[in-house]
Amino acid sequence: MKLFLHGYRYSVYTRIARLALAEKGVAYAQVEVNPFAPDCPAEYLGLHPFRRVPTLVHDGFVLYETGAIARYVDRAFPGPALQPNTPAGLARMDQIIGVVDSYGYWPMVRQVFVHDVFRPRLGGDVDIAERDRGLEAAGRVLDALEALISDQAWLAGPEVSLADLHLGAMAAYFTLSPRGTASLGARPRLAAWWQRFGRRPSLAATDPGLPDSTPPDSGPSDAGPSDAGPSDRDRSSAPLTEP
Ligand SMILES: N[C@@H](CCC(=O)N[C@@H](CS)C(=O)NCC(=O)O)C(=O)O
Repeated sequence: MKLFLHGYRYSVYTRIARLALAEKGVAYAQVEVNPFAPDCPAEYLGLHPFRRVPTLVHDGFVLYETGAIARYVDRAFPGPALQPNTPAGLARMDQIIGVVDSYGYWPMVRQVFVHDVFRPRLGGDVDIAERDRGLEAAGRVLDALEALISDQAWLAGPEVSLADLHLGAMAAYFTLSPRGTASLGARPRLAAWWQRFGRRPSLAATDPGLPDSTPPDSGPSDAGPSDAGPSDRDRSSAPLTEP
């Protein structure tokens, strides 16, 4: 069996796919590709016409879109089921994933994490107003999730599901911001969930870390794809890009 996950180290969506593979205990090879890089290989565009990551290739079967990848991984491999087995449980999981992807990713990751953690670390342009707009929008998303999530251990029921993986990958970045931690911590059910999910071995196993910090004058720092030169840890994914 040949299983490859093409993805970008700091990508949230790549991490969701990696979380699904880790929860199932599936071995795979990672292929590092930065979709934002001008020299993104033409072969990769042959796999993913929209130039996003991740893409899974399983014995020649090519699959992009994280939701499809995670469901495929759950169905194709043995290991604990990552989807509830009731219509209502499945619907709730799908609804939470929809909310997180459609309304949560941008404010939690691209506005709060990027402007409160990632760019400050790399010496990139920080927009405080953008961060604060993100905090406000993320608050609305977290309020909605606080009302939606199950009163059992995990977001969609008694077992970990794909909903936990989608929100978990984003919460991992969001809570690197002290403001993000405070926002999530102010929602008691989500805070209790994060206490549990934050201890999952799969989360530690897929942690991309943060890029080494770069002095502000060491490279271009516009809002575009290439904010800084590669560090030792990032040579394979140069130029360094936001998640
Ligand atoms: N709908 C896609 C979204 C994936 C996505 O947006 N990935 C980001 C990285 S987290 C990406 O590839 N961005 C490249 C770009 O925006 O040009 C999925 O579910 O896989």
